[in-house]
Amino acid sequence: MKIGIVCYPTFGGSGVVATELGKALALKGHKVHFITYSQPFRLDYVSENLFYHEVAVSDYPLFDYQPYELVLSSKLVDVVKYEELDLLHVHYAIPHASAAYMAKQILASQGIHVPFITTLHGTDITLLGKDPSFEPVITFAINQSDALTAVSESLKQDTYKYFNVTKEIAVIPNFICLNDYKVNNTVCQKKIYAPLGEKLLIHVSNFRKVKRVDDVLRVFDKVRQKIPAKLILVGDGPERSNVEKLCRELNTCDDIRSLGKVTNPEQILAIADLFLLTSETESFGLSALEAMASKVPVISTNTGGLPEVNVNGYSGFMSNVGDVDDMAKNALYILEDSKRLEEFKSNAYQQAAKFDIGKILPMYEKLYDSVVSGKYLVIK
Ligand code: GMT
Repeated sequence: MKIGIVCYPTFGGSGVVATELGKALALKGHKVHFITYSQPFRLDYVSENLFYHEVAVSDYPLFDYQPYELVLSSKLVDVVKYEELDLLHVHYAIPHASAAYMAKQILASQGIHVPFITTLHGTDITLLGKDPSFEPVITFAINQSDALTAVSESLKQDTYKYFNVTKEIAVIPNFICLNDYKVNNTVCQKKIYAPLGEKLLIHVSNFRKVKRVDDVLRVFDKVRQKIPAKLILVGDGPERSNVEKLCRELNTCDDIRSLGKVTNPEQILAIADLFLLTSETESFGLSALEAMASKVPVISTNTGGLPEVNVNGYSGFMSNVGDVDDMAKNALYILEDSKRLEEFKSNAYQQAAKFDIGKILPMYEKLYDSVVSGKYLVIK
């Protein structure tokens, strides 16, 4: 099959999922065309089945805001037509679903039929999409999609709650490629960050308000008061300077290392003992799954789709949003007993294995087949 994938190429779970999906489809012999405004950062290998088309938005002085969505629609028309794509799969509704709809209509006027699938990832629904400045367009574009998927049951329910959606939403969970997480040489690397054998906690995110990174610092501070521990922060975003301020206030800076954006998080996750994810809302929590695939148990909030990923008391623990005392208590429970830590590590890995690409890819392929053959049942 010839598939066009649209996603955000920058750091972020939706772009990671879209890129890894495209790579896996290419390995299975499908021709995969990425249509994005820059090369997706995980699109890091060459394959005869992988193609990249840049959406280049030129800077015209009349525009205070460049019309990216129109340029994307035009590019989709061009690529579908000349590469004879069977299907478009857009990740993150804003503005990809409406751009795909526009392209589909233009192509239809030229006698070309191309269906499009929209995968909802989280903030396109729970934060941005329901905002009145987006809602009417998003509702329309979602309903016009030939098929809809959500990355968790929780996101599916949120979509029905916030939007007047008339279509069935298929839940296809996010995934990891378990083979990518078999990293060696961890003992040596761990000494760099925990020279005295301290326990190593880690947080990976885009440092937006919704991640409540302040809570990560507060949980770490409580843990550090009881046992020798270090914290690694991976990622970057608008809250980064506030986080630095708080670490000075808490006097924890000496025990915290900020690594910024990291392309291959599995290298650093491999040396960690515990992952912290304190988000206000999280429709799936791909970073938690990546940690678990690295045998790192997860202390998280119990919001959104996280209970579908992290199993309380097995792969880690979950607490209410903002309950840093409970999170610190659970972190210590895991870290203070080395036998228990090993058990949680092994459980985390077993839980992650349920989301291996080998299990999830066939779900997407089945959906593609049914949409392309026109047999997909769309009405709720
Ligand atoms: O957190 C964001 O706003 C980024 C967004 C993205 O584009 O990566 O994350 C969402 O999609 C991820 C991939 O499906 C999910 O794992 C995240 O849980 C989801 N973020 C939120 O719901 C806050």
